[in-house]
Amino acid sequence: MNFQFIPKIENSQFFLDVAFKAGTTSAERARSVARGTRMDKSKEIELARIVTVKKTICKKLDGILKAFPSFDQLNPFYSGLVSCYIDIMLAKKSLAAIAWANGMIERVFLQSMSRIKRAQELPKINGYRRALYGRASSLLKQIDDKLLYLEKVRYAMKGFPIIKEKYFTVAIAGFPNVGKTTLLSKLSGSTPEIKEYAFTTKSLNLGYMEEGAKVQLIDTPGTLNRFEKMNYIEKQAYLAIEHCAQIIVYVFDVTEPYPLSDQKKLLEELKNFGKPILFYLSKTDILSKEEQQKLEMPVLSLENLKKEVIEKAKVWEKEREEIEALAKEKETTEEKGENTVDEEGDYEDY
Ligand SMILES: Nc1nc2c(ncn2[C@@H]2O[C@H](COP(=O)(O)OP(=O)(O)OP(=O)(O)O)[C@@H](O)[C@H]2O)c(=O)[nH]1
Ligand SMILES: [Mg+2]
Repeated sequence: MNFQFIPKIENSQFFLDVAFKAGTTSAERARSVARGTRMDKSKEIELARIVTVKKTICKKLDGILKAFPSFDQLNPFYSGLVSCYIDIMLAKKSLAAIAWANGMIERVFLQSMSRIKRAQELPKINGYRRALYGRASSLLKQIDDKLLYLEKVRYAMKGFPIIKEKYFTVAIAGFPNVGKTTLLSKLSGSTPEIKEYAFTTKSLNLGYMEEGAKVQLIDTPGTLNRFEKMNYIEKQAYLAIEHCAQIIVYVFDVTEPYPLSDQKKLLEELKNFGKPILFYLSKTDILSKEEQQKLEMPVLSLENLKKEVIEKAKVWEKEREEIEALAKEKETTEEKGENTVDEEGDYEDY
């Protein structure tokens, strides 16, 4: 899913300025071609003006309504991510308010149109047009706070990672500062931000490997072993592990920016996701053999980790292809109107 293209949500004054300007252009165009009495001309000009104003505003509001995904239909990963940053109820209410304003503007426009058509006196025509401008402005001003909130929502969603669902996905997990991002860059060749202090990674970093299989690596923010009071940064890591990853690479660091016993406890918690876990020991370049053995667990070297990930990705890709082929076969059978009934009309036994 890709939320990068939701257009910027402007405030009500911006919409009004654009609409009124477009209205003036339409009115001038109508003035140059209008025929008949002064009354006919005036009606023609003002109708052209308000049609454009209404169309411009409603098109903008419609655009906002269409640009946002349905919050109820997001997949669990994005839905979880959205709730880390956004008050979903408020976002839904804001969209509902936009839809309401859109409908109201349509209604007041129709009223004004019919009044202008029926007007008997010249000054009344301008009066009705001004009244419409006033009502449209006040309706839009009423949703200004909603527009402002939706702009915040858009801005947050724009930063969401674009997860490729067709890629075998690996979540790199572990305590803060253990070397997860460094591992991502070693595996994928990408250059994300790496700093000496903990909690450098505030959102999900993505990297890719395409050697023999397509692999998507998600470098998750460092998490502490505190499931009850996770902050929104840590929650993202869990969402990626739970909903996106096929396997987890757990990074240990025996230089202990955090105690090894805590790192092992976190690993035990991650096992609850029921996903295969590969172990990697970081910073071996600055550790003696004895120091490395402090972990008392078998770990994979960078090279073997890479090989293991690619092997697992190949198996997963093959399974995926088989499942897709099965689905296609079923689709073709259904299209041809075939079923599993044999010639005698009985269903075959399986
Ligand atoms: N010598 C050495 N330093 C490393 C290695 N891996 C990471 N570091 C250093 O450890 C620090 C933290 O590395 P990161 O890769 O940012 O760690 P992280 O787990 O992503 O940290 P958070 O994003 O804060 O959770 C940085 O100063 C790195 O340069 C390694 O293999 N060898
Ligand atoms: Mg990091």
